[in-house]
Amino acid sequence: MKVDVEDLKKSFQALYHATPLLVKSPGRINIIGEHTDYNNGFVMPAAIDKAIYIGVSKREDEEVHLFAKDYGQSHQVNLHELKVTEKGWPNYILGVTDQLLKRGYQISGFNLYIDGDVPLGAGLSSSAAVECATAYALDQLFSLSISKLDTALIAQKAEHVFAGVSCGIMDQFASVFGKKDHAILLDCRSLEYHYVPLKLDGYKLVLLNTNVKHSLADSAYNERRAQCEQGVAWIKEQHPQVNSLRDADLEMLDQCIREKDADVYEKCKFVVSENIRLIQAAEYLKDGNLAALGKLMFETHDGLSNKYKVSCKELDFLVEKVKQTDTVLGARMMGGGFGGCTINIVKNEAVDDLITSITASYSKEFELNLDAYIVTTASGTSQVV
Ligand code: GAF
Repeated sequence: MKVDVEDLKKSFQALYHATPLLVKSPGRINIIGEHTDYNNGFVMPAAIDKAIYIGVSKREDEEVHLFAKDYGQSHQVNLHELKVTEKGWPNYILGVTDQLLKRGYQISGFNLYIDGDVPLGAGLSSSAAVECATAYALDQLFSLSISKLDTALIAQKAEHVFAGVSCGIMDQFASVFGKKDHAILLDCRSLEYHYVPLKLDGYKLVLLNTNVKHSLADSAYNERRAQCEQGVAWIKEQHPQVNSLRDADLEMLDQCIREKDADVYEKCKFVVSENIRLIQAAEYLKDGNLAALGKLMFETHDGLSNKYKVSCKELDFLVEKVKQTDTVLGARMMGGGFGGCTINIVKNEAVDDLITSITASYSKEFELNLDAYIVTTASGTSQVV
């Protein structure tokens, strides 16, 4: 449900007896380039019109008081005794606060209220949006003058330390740097980027939410990252100039990994191929060739499912179903995997019928509800006035 800003302000006032400084930070989609960010490769995300809203006010003491509307829960802790909590949701906020302190930023106690319409656990980076919104809200509240890039880096580090996921930079970067009607072509090695117009004439972006998040998601993510690093270590024995899979080519994989470990080889091959696909996809998007872009998206899904092995039966089912139509140009699972959403490029006139029919077949197959979101792109983290 859309966030009612006036309602949020009233709830904040009632809870903390203060007027909030209010910011929002969007969730993201990713057109193509999956599991490439932590391999120093390329990604092509975009911020979407679903965001996390955070209200903050200063306190007279050194306490941090949090409230999450979605959970109907509060959490309180001393600013100098921050630690990971089993409640889950406060960790993203506490992790950012911890990073600010570690980097020497001058902050004191604060109240924080969180609301939002980014579906949780759907692979749309609600956690990155919380982190970026927190970093920006505290930056504004305490006049810290943090750059946009540092906001994203602080948010990423918070995820590593307080959520225990060794994520790349894509999600936080997209949330901070998003631009309406554009995707971001980001080089995760240099952090140079440019905006690519997302011209979808006659088509819409439709996300299909499996409503599952399999429990191995976080551990498998860290495992994949470790396998990629192992692959790089083997390549480096013969090619010392290679520091990440971004620097490797398919020949090097054949030469240095294939014989050693078939599984690591397949994973690395996916990453190297995905970078090649992304460069090609950016060209297609520039030329308005959505059909060719869509084909690459299907290829990416195939690789994520069969080589990188981060899909699941629910995601595969959705991609297979839309492949059989002639109204969906491309589709694939998105984000870390093991659940969450697929992203689909769907012909305008076909959107309603597609959602109706696939919702019915999905619930028949899995006895689960499917949620569908027609999304548009949006700008990045900002203050709400
Ligand atoms: C998750 C991570 F947070 C990103 O950094 C990225 O690796 C993505 O999975 C896979 O492309 O969203």
